[in-house]
Amino acid sequence: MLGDKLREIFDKFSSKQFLTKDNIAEFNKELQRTLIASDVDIEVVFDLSKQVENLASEKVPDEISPKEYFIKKVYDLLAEIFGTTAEIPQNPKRILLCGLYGSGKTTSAVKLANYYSKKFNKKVGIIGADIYRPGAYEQIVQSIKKNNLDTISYSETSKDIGSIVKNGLKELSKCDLIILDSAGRSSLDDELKQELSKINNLFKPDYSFLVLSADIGQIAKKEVDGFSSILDINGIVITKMDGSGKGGSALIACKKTKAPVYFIGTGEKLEDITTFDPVRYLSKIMGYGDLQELMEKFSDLESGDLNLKHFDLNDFKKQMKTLKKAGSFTKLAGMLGIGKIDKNVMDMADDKFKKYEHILDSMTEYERKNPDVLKSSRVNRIAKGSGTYEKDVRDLLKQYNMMKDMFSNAENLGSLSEKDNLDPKEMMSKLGFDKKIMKMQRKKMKFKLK
Ligand SMILES: Nc1nc2c(ncn2[C@@H]2O[C@H](COP(=O)(O)OP(=O)(O)OP(=O)(O)O)[C@@H](O)[C@H]2O)c(=O)[nH]1
Ligand SMILES: [Mg+2]
Repeated sequence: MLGDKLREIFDKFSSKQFLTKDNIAEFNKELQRTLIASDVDIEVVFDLSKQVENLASEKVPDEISPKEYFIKKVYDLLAEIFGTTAEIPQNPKRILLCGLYGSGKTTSAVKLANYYSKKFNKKVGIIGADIYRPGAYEQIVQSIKKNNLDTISYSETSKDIGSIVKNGLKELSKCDLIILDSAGRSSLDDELKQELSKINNLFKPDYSFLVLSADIGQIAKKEVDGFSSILDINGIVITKMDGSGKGGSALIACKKTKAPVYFIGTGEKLEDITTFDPVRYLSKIMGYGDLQELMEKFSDLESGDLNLKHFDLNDFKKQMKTLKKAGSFTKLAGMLGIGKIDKNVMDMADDKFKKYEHILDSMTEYERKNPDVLKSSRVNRIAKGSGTYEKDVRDLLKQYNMMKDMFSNAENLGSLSEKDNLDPKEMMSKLGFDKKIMKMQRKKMKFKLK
């Protein structure tokens, strides 16, 4: 598999004592070979090689060794060729799913219904518009029933696709989101083209997702282009990422189209669907342990990129680290109007930071990215794993929420590095704190430091 091979060459490279031109050239050659053997488009491979070659002449920041710098940069380049993280549409009204035979349309229709219902609290309806395969609609009905979903569905035994779409829209008009599952074909022939055009005209989807099976590899690009000649394909779902060695090349091929890969299917079950994030994907297939630490080192260096709109526990962790430096902490205390802090308080705060670090390290990446899932059983596990009490974990979550609230008012704020130079009062007013809230905040902070 691509991930294993990549890890092998990264490991081999890591074991080298120094970063030399020869080492880089050897690494680059092996990287090329691995990617080509995994069905990655040759042009993409050569392009990447050029960029890797150029890394040799980049200036390395003092805080990091040249070898670490090189590995991290190659990793970034790799993640980039896999695609970019696209923001998932949160309020789609009508999603049309299309694709060839067996690509996973029907399975994905139900998975997506469940995803939108759970994640965004949407009432979802599915129109079964496969008029050819007997049992196609029954597959939807059974899956909804088996999984106890509150999704509703509509289809007809009539073979009139126009009537199914029109009546489906009427019957499901109370739904926030309607997903249409279309019929597959072995190829994009004229019949399918006509049928999809007709559906498109009547259904008027705001999103048309092409469902691709990972095993088509780099042909993915051709398929997206083909379907795009009939429909405005503005999203891609790649299924069967669990079973194919060609998933990587399918992803890379999609990068060359204008449609983002929103979701990947990783199994047959309802919950086997995830949003696509290239870095997470790469970490997962490579399972590259040391990389985590390396990434953290970099995130410290690059903490200016803090995402204030989606402030998660990873950002909180970064903030903790920044605050740990006494200078910044005093500054924050000043900003919150606490004034001078004596040494005891600082020591206590330090202990707390250490505790928090252990707690954050005991969470999974998924939990740090989605703090909302941290309910009691997870809190219990994390407390045990970090050698702390549940109360400590809850305290941390409270602190996190407080900071998140603070940052949610920070739309006009610049990057974190700029923030360091801000006058506390100016910062508070930029954060949108009026006097009353500042007073409350001060109280909370005092309380927390006790
Ligand atoms: N392992 C795995 N299997 C999947 C995934 N998605 C779908 N499948 C399986 O692939 C097969 C085909 O899936 P369907 O959802 O019926 O595909 P379809 O595109 O609706 O097929 P047609 O309607 O016949 O064109 C089924 O056996 C699914 O269980 C996935 O992400 N991983
Ligand atoms: Mg189907």
